[in-house]
Amino acid sequence: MQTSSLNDDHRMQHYARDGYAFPIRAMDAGRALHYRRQLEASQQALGGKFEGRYTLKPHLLFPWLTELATETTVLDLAARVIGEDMLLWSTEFFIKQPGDERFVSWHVDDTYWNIAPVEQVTVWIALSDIGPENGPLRYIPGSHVEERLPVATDESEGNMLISGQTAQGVDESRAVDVLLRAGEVALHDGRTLHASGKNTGTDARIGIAARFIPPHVRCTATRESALLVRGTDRFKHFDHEPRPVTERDAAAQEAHARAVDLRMKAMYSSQMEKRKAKQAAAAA
Ligand SMILES: O=C(O)CCC(=O)C(=O)O
Repeated sequence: MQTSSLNDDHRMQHYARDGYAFPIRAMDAGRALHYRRQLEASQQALGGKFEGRYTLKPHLLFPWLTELATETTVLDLAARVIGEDMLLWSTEFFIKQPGDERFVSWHVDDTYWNIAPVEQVTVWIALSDIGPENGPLRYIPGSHVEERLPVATDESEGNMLISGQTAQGVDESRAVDVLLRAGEVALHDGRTLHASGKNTGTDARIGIAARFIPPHVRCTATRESALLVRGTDRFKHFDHEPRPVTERDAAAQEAHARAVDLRMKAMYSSQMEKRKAKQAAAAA
């Protein structure tokens, strides 16, 4: 598939029709490598991998990641979908080393997001070349406007999703592999079905999801925080987060811990309540 430019209008029409758009070049291979080296150094400093809370909102800890997620080309792309006033709501690492057996089950992001209206865009940034053997993202075209599939919970260890949410009855024959070169991105809507398999290739598969929302969006579960990255916030539905100054310094750790607590509460409090009610009913 041809890499398209930012101002390619037919690409945005495809986004509206399919619920995703790719491949779009956001930076050249040299710049992507520069970020990959910084990511690897940060990973090394943490013993070789990002685990647990480090996979959620890590841009609040690593200045290089805030810089990557707010590259002008990345923000210009997000602005095409949600407009010029913009909050960086989350970043997440999706890294699979060669031979990594982990996978991401079929899901839509919006299941546990608790935002209204559901106006949001994910810019999924590839920092390595991602071929069919590397466990690429896979999308189901048009699924963002289709009826929601029922969701079950897959608690197997290999599932990279914290929630383990798994959409039932996905017609995988419709799936499209998201093959990307380092420095290219894919955009997707929070209602688009997606998944990914294991990395059977010889290089790491490095993807970073940067999620943007316009300031008029509200979190319906609890008050949350986000980083204002372009324009103005006239609504103040989210507390504003600080950019990290040096990697994992005390202020960054504190801001990150607070932001992750709020995010986890917003996403999973209703799930936890349901689980508790079920346990109480079973015990009665
Ligand atoms: O990179 C992956 O395999 C999954 C990414 C994902 O679920 C997301 O960006 O929402």
